[in-house]
Amino acid sequence: MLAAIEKKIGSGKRITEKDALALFASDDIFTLGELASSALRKLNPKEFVYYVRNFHVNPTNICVNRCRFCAFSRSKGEEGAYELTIEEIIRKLRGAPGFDEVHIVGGLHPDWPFRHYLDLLKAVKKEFPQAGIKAFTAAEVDYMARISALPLKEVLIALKESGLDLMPGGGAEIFHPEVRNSLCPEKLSGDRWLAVMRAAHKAGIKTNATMLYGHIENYRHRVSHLKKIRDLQDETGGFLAFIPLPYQPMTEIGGESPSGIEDLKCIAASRLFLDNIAHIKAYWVMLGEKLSQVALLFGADDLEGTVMEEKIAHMAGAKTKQGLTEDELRHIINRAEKIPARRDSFYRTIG
Ligand code: V47
Repeated sequence: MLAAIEKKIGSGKRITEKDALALFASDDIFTLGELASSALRKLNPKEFVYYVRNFHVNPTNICVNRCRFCAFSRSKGEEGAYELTIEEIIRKLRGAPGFDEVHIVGGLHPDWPFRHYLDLLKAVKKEFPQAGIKAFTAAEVDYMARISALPLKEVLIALKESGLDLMPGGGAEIFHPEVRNSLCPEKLSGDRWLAVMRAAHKAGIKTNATMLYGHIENYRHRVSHLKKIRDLQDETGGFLAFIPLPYQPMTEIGGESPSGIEDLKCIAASRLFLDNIAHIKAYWVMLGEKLSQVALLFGADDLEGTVMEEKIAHMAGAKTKQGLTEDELRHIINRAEKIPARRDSFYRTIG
């Protein structure tokens, strides 16, 4: 079966959903790695591995939703609930080592007005004009539209005018209702996630996309998720990177993380199916440093960043460090015999 897919890819044809299912079902991970690496070489002939010096900030873990895979969120007043003021966030960033990007995502706070998010962006941009701001998942932007009673387009334009440069890909989980209704019934639907991203792309805001895998979904659900992302990318071209997020299991759902083999398959299948998205990120925080190196032989060309203060994965059991220095990240890439390339939020190389 892989031979037929190999032939198809070799002749420059796009693979189908049926082919993607066969990739996930295959145990021949060596061929998967070779196919994905050669697909990557066509997109990234210099074979750079990108990273960004960034800082992850989560303004609050108070959230009106209770997604069953999320160990980060709390209800208001619950033990462990927190909310940072804008001044506290600025102080935190002032104390951080040099960064080229700030990544901001948090819970859907029951009391914060839309203006609060705009004020946060303005304050960060004013203090750190050199840094790109990658902020707010589609779930948060949808929530802002609901609390402000404004159309999505207006919300997005206001965010952009306040300093938003691009949006992260979180909140996508698995779009298929068979999974989503059980995993996160209160969260925005898969179609709404896609509608928010379409509106962002049309408003000139680039975004990423993710898929949270390895919990209760099957390969069919993964492929249907990837197809919706590929279709939207054909329409808008607005996705910069795709990030498969391996499930971290210290949550209400429990279970185990996907195996390293599943992780590599997911990276390779994503690289091969999403022929229209330039970058696949191996998110070292969730994959681990060593498997992230191997993922660079399976089609990934970006390790995300220094991150510095990761909470979402760690509260769900991730055993990695909460952040890496730039030297450590470069070392990981060098040891995988690849060329590290420091980038900005838009994949322009720096230095
Ligand atoms: O939205 C939550 C996921 C996301 C768990 O776009 C979990 O550049 C695994 O989206 N196991 C946040 N995943 C992380 C994220 C991200 C990270 C780095 C870079 C970018 C980018 C995006 O993590 C959430 C959710 O989809 N998540 N809980 C869990 N237990």
